[in-house]
Amino acid sequence: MLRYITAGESHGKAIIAILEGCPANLALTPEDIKKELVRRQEGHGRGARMKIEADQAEIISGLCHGKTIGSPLALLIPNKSTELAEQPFTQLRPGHADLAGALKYGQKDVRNIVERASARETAGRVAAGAVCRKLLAEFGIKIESKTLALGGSTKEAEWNGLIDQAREKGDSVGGVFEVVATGVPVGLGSYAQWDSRLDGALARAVMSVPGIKGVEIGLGFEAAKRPGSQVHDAIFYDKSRVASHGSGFYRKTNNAGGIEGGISNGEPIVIRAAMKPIPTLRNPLPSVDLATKAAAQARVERADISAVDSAGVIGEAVAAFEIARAFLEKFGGDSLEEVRDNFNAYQKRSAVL
Ligand code: EPS
Repeated sequence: MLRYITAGESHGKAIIAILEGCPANLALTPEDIKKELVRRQEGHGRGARMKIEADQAEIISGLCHGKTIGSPLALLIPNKSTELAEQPFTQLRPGHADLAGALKYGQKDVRNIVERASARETAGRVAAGAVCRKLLAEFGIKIESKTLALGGSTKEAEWNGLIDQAREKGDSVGGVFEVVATGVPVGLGSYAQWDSRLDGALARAVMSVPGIKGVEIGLGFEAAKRPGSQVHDAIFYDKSRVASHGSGFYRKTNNAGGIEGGISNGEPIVIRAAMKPIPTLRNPLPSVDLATKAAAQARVERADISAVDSAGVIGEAVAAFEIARAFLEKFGGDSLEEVRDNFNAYQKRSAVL
């Protein structure tokens, strides 16, 4: 079973990801991970921290002579900025984990909450996702993302201006991004049990990215407004496609977003997510001081104005993990060769259907 966890605080020594269940003999370099970490740091509206960090992961286990060996991969991303770790605060920031976290964990210093709640943790997810992406690429599966809307505008030409305006006002902006996975074979996930459904797994994973408040697959909320005849993707068959596509079945539309009955149907998997504006505001909202219970302005800290592009990259990573997990559940083997044999046998069998 493919699984991962992360550890580490935003201003602690490092962010760490441990990925277990990756088959042996997958070629992997620190560069494969670094290029995704670099993408996570980019985008207009990112804060000063991104100029301090130049994220890269050291692969400290699970790799020998540039290939995975089937044991857990430990990926360590050192933090350069550690100075905030020792700065206690009690002025709760609405929209962040500050209040709920302090009450839940019985903490008097909100610093003890924000250090782990920080979106910096997603560097670990992107590192683990980069390995999954490398595995999926071996089977022709690619995952990309793009920002669709920012600060309420779908016009890309306006986005940087909206971020700059928010910065001047001490405010922040959210947006919408889309993740698309192509080349996903038919048959990942299952309707047989609630927690086997691929759409459920993907929605949960994308919703778990900090700041995400909405997730949809395919037409999503729009499907609820249309009659069935304008939602469901008509099915066609053309025998001549078998050689080139591995199957004669095809669709002309993809309103389902690549998943029907909780199973990938061979069309691109399309996921969209809505990200709320960053909660730390330079022009802060009214709040309460956790220590005194007196009215106070929310804490102002170094923060991003917008991180929608980055959230898209993180969305790709968590989707890569879920698709890789479902892929290995179906075609699983301890080495890449074994997975390939299983995959090829299935492709051959489904091509004759
Ligand atoms: C982040 C690192 C953080 C923030 C941001 C994400 O660094 P610092 O707190 O030192 O400026 O830039 O954190 C948040 C958006 C958040 O909600 O905590 C990163 O590496 O992505």
